[in-house]
Amino acid sequence: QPDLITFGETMVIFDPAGKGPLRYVSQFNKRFGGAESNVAIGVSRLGHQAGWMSRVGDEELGTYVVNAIRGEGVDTSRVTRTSEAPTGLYIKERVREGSNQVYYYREGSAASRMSPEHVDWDYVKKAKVIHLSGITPFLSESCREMTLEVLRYAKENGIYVSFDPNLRLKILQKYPDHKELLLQIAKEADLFMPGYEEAQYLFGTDNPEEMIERSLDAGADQVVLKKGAEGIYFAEGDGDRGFVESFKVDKVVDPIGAGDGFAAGVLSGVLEGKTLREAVEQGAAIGAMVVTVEGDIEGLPTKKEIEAFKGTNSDVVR
Ligand code: KDG
Repeated sequence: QPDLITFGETMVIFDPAGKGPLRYVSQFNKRFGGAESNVAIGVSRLGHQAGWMSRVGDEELGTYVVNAIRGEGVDTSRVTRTSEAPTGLYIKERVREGSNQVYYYREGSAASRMSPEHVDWDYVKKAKVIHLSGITPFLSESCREMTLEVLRYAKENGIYVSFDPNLRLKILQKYPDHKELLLQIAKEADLFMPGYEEAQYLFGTDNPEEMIERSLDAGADQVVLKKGAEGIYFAEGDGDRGFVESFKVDKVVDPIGAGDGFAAGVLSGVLEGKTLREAVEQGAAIGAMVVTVEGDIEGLPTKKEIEAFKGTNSDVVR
């Protein structure tokens, strides 16, 4: 039985072998990624039981995604399959080093057909942490219903809820009420983890302190505000608050997935009973490690690898 459960869509990624506009790219690496399963994999790599609930198509790519995530030690026993819709895809465009564009092929996908009836509530009930993203509620009306029911169920059963808004403007724009909905989830969550630009968008201010206050006022108990390479602000309504500096990395190879790695570090810290500051420090190390490797999940570390990363500046670990 997983300690942490996430809900969301994982897509097959076609990742260009070279840089530049897609029209000139002829070779791709096949990978997979989804904010929620990335978090589950990160948590599992740190030695905890994690589960991912989703739907995939009843086709080869659905099998690929489920096998790959299961292979990373995540419980996929509650993933359902449908022959009525395909597994979602996205194609990356490596515009230049460290900067990517993403094109989605996910409209009407199998995961967008998730609804409350696909949730195994007894399974959810036994979790210690539920991690929600701001992507899932905007995949479809039934996904929105599912997210809100999971949130309500978790609150009723005293389960800790973490929420990363994961703003994906390409899918949000169809929903004129998206800000209200995101803020409503943030309000009910125990932990709200926006990025700086996301908080800018949601609260309309450039001031980190104000973003933190606005999040706490909105009702979140703990807030973690990620400001990329600079660092992370954190606050607990009636407890500690402060700032943790980001780790320096020589070269950002692929920034996608850093936020998910960060969340995995923080949530593992929560499962381990760490203070919020310690949890954020663990998240910061992981976020930095993920950006130095291609792919969403490839750079997610074990505990031992985090220690090695923190303890050495050398290129070779012996
Ligand atoms: O956080 C990484 C994800 O953004 C990516 O791999 C795919 O979940 C995804 C999304 O919806 O963009």
